[in-house]
Amino acid sequence: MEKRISLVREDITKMSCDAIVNAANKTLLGGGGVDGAIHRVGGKAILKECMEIGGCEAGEAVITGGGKLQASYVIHTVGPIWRGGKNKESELLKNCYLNSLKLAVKNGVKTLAFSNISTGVYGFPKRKAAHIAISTVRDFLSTDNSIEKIIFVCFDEENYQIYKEILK
Ligand code: AR6
Repeated sequence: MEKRISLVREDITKMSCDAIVNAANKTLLGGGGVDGAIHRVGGKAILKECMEIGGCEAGEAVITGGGKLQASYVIHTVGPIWRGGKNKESELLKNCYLNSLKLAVKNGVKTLAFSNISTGVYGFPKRKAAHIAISTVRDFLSTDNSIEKIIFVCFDEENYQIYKEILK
């Protein structure tokens, strides 16, 4: 495993790193899954900032403070909804990881935790999503020296096993 990449099976709201990456939707107003958990634990300050930002397109990312979370920031990225694979889903998912990484660097984030974007309600096949996530992060780290640690945070056992296998 690349020295700066690690893997945990955890609730991302418990992570104490500089920033965590949320799998949001275009409205940025919260929802279920990891998004719901982050807003629930992080509190109203995050929602207020999201409302001021006003929304986000698929593949893009925005940043807010971490509210009551241990993390200083939340990077909200909007994953693609899986519609069979011929609607730029892979390209958009790659952009989610890339734009989150760029935003992290811009904000001086050294330690960053990613959730498994699009692999819940949005239905992106988990193995395919994991390959995109890992290769995008690896490529990025090969040209970046500022990020010290990337943690892939899996919540479900299936994603955890897939990541473990690809990262070994
Ligand atoms: N910590 C880490 N990962 C989690 C947690 C948690 N607390 N809870 C769930 N996951 P999803 P999406 C994992 O559905 O597919 C929301 O309603 C989960 O196991 O949260 O991108 C938004 O508002 C899964 O692997 O996000 C959007 O409307 C992963 O998070 C929509 O869902 C992503 O599942 C976005 O769908």
